[in-house]
Amino acid sequence: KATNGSANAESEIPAVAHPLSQDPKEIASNINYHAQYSPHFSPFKFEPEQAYYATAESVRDQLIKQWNETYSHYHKVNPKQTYYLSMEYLQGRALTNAVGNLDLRNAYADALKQLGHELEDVVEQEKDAALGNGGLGRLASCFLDSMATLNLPAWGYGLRYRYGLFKQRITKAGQEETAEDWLEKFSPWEVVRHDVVFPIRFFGQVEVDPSGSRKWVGGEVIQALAYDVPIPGYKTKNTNSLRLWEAKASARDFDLFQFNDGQYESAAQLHSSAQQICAVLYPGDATEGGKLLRLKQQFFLCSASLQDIIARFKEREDEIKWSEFPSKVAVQMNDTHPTLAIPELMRLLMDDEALGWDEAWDITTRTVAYTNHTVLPEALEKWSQAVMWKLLPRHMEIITEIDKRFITMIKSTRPDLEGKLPDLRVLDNNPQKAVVRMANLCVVSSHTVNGVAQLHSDILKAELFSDYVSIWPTKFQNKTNGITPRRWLKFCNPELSQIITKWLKTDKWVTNLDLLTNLRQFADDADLHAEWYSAKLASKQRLAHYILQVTGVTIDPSTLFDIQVKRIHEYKRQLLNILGAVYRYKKLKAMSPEERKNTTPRTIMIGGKAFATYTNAKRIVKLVDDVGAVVNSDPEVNEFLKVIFVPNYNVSVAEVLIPGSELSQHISTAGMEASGTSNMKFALNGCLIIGTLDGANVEIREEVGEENFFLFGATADEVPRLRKEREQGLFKPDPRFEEAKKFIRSGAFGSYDYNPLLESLEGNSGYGRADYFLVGHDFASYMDAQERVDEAYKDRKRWTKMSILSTAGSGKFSSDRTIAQYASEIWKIQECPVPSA
Ligand code: NBG
Repeated sequence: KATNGSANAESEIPAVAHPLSQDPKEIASNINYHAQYSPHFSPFKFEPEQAYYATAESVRDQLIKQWNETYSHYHKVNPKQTYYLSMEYLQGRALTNAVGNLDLRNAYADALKQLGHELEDVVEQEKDAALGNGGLGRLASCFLDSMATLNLPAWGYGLRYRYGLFKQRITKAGQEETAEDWLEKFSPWEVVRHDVVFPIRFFGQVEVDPSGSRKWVGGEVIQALAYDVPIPGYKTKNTNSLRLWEAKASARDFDLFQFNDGQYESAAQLHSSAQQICAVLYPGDATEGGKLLRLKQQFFLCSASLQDIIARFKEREDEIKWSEFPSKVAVQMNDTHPTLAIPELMRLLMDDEALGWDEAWDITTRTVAYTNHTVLPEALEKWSQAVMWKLLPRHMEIITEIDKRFITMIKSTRPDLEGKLPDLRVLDNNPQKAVVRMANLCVVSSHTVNGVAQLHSDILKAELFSDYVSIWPTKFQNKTNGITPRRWLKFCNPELSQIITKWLKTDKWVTNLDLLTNLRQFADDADLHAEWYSAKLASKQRLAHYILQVTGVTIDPSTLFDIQVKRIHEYKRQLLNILGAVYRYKKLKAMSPEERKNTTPRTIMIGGKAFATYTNAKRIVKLVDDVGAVVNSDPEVNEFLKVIFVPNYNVSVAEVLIPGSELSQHISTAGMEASGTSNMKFALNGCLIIGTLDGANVEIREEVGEENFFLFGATADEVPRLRKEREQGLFKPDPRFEEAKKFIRSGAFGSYDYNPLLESLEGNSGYGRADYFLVGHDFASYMDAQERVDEAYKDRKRWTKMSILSTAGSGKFSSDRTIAQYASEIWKIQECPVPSA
């Protein structure tokens, strides 16, 4: 019988002396020990790579002690715990974060010096754990950091993908994807729990026994095996877990007879089926097979996690009272990907634990909560009912029953909404494409639904979920996203952090980010200005060095560093950015050398990955790179303008880019970016934002002050009218917009066919309407805002003051604040600090 790996009194391991101290000498000897006695390489080799693995193992020794203590403390206290279910985590590198949170950075740096290495070089050896794709995954990772730092009893659950988000290479053809092999050697940060294994069933059928109870049987059964990653809090003993499931078939499933008979593939059929589940994040879903695989992944995560949660609940209760379950367990579904947690919890309670529908429903709905991260229709998941009946027949019975009961409830309590039932129901029974609407299932079943920034939550309530709001007025909340100030300021920008600590006369801002407001009183101080400026310059130099390394292009740290990094998507409007750059280039070309000297020299950097099958996004990547190739090698202007496509954007690249940024672009069509979180990271690092009134930009502007934010563009409530006018041919383009497009069409940037991209701004955008994202409409005000940027940058004093005020106004965007709100307003959990020995 599977357990979830907690110790019971009889079988406890006797305590051993912990080998570590904070003394660099002892640390060095521990690193040395690992290099010799936990070997992964040929003996006598101790280059940065070997040093990295040995150091990571030494740090892990430090973590394991407090990690185990955390587990046993939670086990003893048995508090209510949060379980964060997410298909994505963008953990990035762990070493800097771990030694930083343990407050052992200097000790490890010293120790490595004694062994002939620099910590800076050693940390560069680590591969990013990129088990996510963008903001949603990085948010989950920031949340884990805050939960541990706030001493909250919480676990993250995810999948252990063999290959993370693809590696991006830029070639003459544009973006190329290759598999990102983060486990190529191994990850020193994960611990396999061989005793934590759960069976996960797929396909099969429902059997009814004479008593009428239903059971799901047959089909294929794959094992879920737990890998735990330690999540240390900042300067606290609490070390939580990120439990990643790996899919495995067992030896029993290997047909030795078939194998010896030469039928190699069918002999190991279940093994290969298991391997597919955790092979990659977001396998292409254009084919039926791809869709089925994604659904399998989602169910695999939900079923393994819930079995684990239930096992833990049972272990910790002397006498099982199921009605107590919601006072011990809070399950948070990160977007709709883990929606199957709902029918799976219902199934486990009813079929395995023999509870009735009403009791199971009451428990489930008091346990689960749902965060919505997007209003884009194509991102709201819908699964084919036919596929679901095949893969998860028992769950489809349960979903059908949830749908039926919802209809009954509406008919009896809200007859006024009957006409809207076709849209509100969980099932969409359209005979052409009968689907399950996952977002509807989440809203109907969750006790709380939240958006991720105020504007986004307002839009959810007013539009997407407005009828549900009238049914359950108190179910909907806002939880504005946040970022961890440890990774995103303290560790990635040590120069600026030291200045902040010096001027605030405390480093308490690291866990109480609101203290940054105290910087406001020094916003005009000439000494602070000098220090601030030189810290920024140091980060810009580091960034310039990095760009030279990865692109071969030299950029000048005295120019304005202007950055837009995020997934490439039409709604995020990298196209607006590059069209602006093209216009700037054209204008520079037309100027006399004297006139050019009066402009503000800029380095525009754009980075991000385009989903492999998203053609227009890939065209945008190609356009940026082509514009860069021409501009950067044009001796007439390249002193005043450079355009760089930053390849393979990921967490550790962000850690170099963000500290070195002065302006960053968050320019989505208003109403479409749910929150954005890189905007918060940039603002925190003293970077000014040019942006629309979208997502969390709205709140950032409120906090930093409108005079410190370059605003442009239509507002969310103007967008529908503008789209209509655009369709009716009422839109009059700005001449600058026309000029930029014409310049690209002239072949100035090469012969690649950009017409489809440019036509999306004119003819049919593929969304059924011309320029759906209103690049044309917003172009004029965007260019005007860019002129204001150029002017402001000419006045160093003014710019530095704006930069200081930007950092000073970023306190609200700590994920500690966000998580504290989730804990008290949604999860109802309390801190559970591990006592110091
Ligand atoms: C993304 C939004 C971002 C938001 C992050 C985190 C999805 C589905 N949504 O605006 O696009 O910041 O979620 O909430 O990835």
